[in-house]
Amino acid sequence: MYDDGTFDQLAEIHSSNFRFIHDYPQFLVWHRLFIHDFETRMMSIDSDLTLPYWDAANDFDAPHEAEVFSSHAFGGNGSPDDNYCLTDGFMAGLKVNYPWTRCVKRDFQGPHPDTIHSWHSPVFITSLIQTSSNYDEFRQTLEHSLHNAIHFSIGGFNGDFSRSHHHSLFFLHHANIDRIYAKWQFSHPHHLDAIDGRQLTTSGYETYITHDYRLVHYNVRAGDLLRTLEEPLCYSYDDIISDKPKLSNAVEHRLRLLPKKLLKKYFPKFFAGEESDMNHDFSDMRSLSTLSQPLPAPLALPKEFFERMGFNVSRGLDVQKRVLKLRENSKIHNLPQLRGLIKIKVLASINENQRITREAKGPSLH
Ligand SMILES: [Cu+2]
Repeated sequence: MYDDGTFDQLAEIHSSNFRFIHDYPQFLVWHRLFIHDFETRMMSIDSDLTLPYWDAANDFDAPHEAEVFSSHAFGGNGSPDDNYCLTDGFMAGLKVNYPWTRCVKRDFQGPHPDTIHSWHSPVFITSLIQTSSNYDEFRQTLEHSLHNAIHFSIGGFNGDFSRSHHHSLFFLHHANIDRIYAKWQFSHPHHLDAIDGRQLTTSGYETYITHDYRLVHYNVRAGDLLRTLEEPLCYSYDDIISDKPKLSNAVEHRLRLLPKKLLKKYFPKFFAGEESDMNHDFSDMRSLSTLSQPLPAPLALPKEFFERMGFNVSRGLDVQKRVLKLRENSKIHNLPQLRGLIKIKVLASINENQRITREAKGPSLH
């Protein structure tokens, strides 16, 4: 797909519509369709392929150690001595041609060379899902927290992950953002068809988004992209709707023991005693082992990032403040240790995490 120009085509679609599809409500539905477009192209080569997701929050405490950055996968940091081009992994030496011919670059942002600052944890994502009651509030927080933090801390100012359509990892990252969005949608009956907020149009004015709003470039109704199980999408995720049994979850068990006041504020569904019918994002023992220490502060994106991306700076910085407050207040690390748990090895995530394509694909979009 690199050789036949598919990645360049997709990069052009993403880049030329950039200001309409980020920092505005169509962000979630547009990228949902964009990665579906990618998946459809992939399936036209081999119909057994589906797009995997990268459960990035699970790697929150030391992202540079994530399996995806190993040399048998997407490779690690770019080399500062060689223009930040990738030197290992299957993308090393790869050339892309849009908007000009060059290598693919990364510039990790972390406290030491070749490290990445911690980003948002699975506990944060779970709280975000439980506390967001309207679409655009949820979209803003997800976009300007985990989503942007990943782009920025991998791409940096010298790499190109910030506008990262050339990276196949982009699609795994966005499949994960889409999965978190789908989890939010399934977490409350009112969320499934919800879409709201003020959207910038190509005519330059803002309009209130509705189901009838047509997405830039694709010209598909926003309302037709809300239900992933229906045409034209027809997919789900292995931890949302699948035959997989819900795992008994030690992290969930511990969170439910939080003081009532904190539960009510940050995990209202646990406070209400609701049983969860899908697996939480912290369905991995790694989250549990991190609970006994203070959660590391997630990367606060610098003002310069929002300026360079052309985003609304004060809105972006507001989200940063809300996110940091959540961490300070949740005091999750003060919980007593539970006995009897053994730490298990972290499972490699790429082969584990799969989107499930439910049935034959709907009519092609092209
Ligand atoms: Cu994007």
